[in-house]
Amino acid sequence: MPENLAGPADSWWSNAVVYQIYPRSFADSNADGIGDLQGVIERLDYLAELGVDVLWLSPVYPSPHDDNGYDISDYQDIDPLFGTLADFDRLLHAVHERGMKLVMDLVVNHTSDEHAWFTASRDGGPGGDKRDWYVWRPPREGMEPGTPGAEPNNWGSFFSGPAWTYDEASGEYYLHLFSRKQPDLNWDNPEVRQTVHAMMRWWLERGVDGFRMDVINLISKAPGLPDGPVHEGSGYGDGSAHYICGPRIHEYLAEMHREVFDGHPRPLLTVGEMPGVTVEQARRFTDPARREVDMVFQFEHVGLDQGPGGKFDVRPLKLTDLKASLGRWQAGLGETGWNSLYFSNHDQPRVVSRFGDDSPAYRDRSAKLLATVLHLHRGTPYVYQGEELAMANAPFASIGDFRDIESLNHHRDQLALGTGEEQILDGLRHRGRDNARTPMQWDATEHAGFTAGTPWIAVNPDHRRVNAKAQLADPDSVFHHYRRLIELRHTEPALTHGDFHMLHPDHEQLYAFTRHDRERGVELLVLANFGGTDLTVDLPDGWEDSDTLIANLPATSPLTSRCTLRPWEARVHRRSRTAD
Ligand code: TEU
Ligand code: CA
Repeated sequence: MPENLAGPADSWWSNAVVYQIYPRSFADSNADGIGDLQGVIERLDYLAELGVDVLWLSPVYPSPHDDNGYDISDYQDIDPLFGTLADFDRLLHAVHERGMKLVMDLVVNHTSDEHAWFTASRDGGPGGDKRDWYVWRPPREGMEPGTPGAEPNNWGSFFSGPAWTYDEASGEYYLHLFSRKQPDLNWDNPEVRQTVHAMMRWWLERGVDGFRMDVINLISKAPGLPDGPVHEGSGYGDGSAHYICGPRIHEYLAEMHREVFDGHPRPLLTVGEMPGVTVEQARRFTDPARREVDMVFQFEHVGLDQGPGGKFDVRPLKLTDLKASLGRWQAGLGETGWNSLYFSNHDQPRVVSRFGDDSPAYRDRSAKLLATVLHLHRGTPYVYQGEELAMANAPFASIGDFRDIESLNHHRDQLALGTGEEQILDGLRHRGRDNARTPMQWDATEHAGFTAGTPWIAVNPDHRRVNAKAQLADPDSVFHHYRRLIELRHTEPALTHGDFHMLHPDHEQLYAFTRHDRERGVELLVLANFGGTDLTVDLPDGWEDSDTLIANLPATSPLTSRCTLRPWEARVHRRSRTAD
């Protein structure tokens, strides 16, 4: 990043749109039921037609797949399930040939327990060469090692159960914030950091264009690893205050920037996934002058429909909460920082089912509305595979239909606590990550054109109606609406440069805001009716007869100072505005 940069809005990625590929579920080229790199290569023209600038590839490294590849056993190779390094090079070349860039998933808070670093750390015992590469601690004093409560502290893991696993051979526990097969690396060890930096440089030399950094704000743990307040439901402590944006996080990210990215000749993109990050912290992480990361994924807006019982405790979203949250992030990052804009990824339920209306009457319209609202915010929009088709949550009938370790562990532990099967399934159907992981729906044939074999997780039966082939042929489809929004990112500078002003923040059905690009004298007005009934709104002055930039329904009449929005209608208007 040049020193003289005016602000993040002047970076190359400020008008880029990123598309996330979850390779396991994208396209299978060899009929083993699992998506692969050759499958991605064969679908690149589809992505080029959509018009996205950057592809983010979820992990494709060798892995035992305890967490679908987010448990890596070798950072410098490709899992045979997905192909070879030669396939990867062909993919990268084909992506670049089409004018797109490729960003890798960097999962370095933890490795797999089958990574050679971890087996050496474990088997070398205390005092061994690599012991300090991971977080090993003796049992709690006075407790019988290996029994409940003997863990070094009370932290629970993200995937149920304690964050510690006992190693009988050495009499110590290792820390894992996620599954027991995902031991946390010890970032306080300089050798660990240097080795990770060297690995990142190796990928950049291969030609990749940046990294999406998995839970990167969890890498610095508070010294002493103190207990956290006990959570009633699980009985475990919430240790997040001691590992979310821990004491050395800024130091580690600045060092990584220096060691890996500074002076790199090609334009790169870095995005840090940061659960629990606050607006103030995110502004520091993304301030270009601090040279840490370009942007972050924050989680506030995807936690608003969650009850006190945790992520599977579902409650309806209040639109006023969503507006307050996203509006605060728009204002908070301001001119200094930069937002990542997303509703969907491989960890979240499908947005049309979650925040829209996936019934046949409003599915397409509400999906277009959600896309319009998101893409008109300030920041870099992310599209998750299938979102551009309005893919919806899956009709999981029983626990046997789920594959995700988080869902399976939750189900097991809740059953043991006496929660009823239907209640557990209800939470999983609404929130389970497998909703996002059913195969990409390419066409109406069996298994949706994803595989000629048996898919690793069932295809959503709605693929007969909802698929890429049908939508490519229909100029009015959700796909083409996304294509137009992405094109607008490239052609209308106000999307990148305009400031953000929320209108009617207390309205429970209307999402409305303006984007004013003072430099170019352009202002945009976004109006979105989040509901299945007509909505009459009074507009601010001066928007009568303004141009329509994009909409999800054909206009019936020019805009007037009082206008009626039809169910799930979204429209964007544009006018000149020089003076203030
Ligand atoms: O996710 C981290 C994260 O905090 C969550 O989205 C998490 O999946 C969820 O909240 C659990 O309730 C990242 C990856 O995106 C996810 O797929 C991995 O499972 C996780 O890290 C561990 O690598
Ligand atoms: Ca395959």
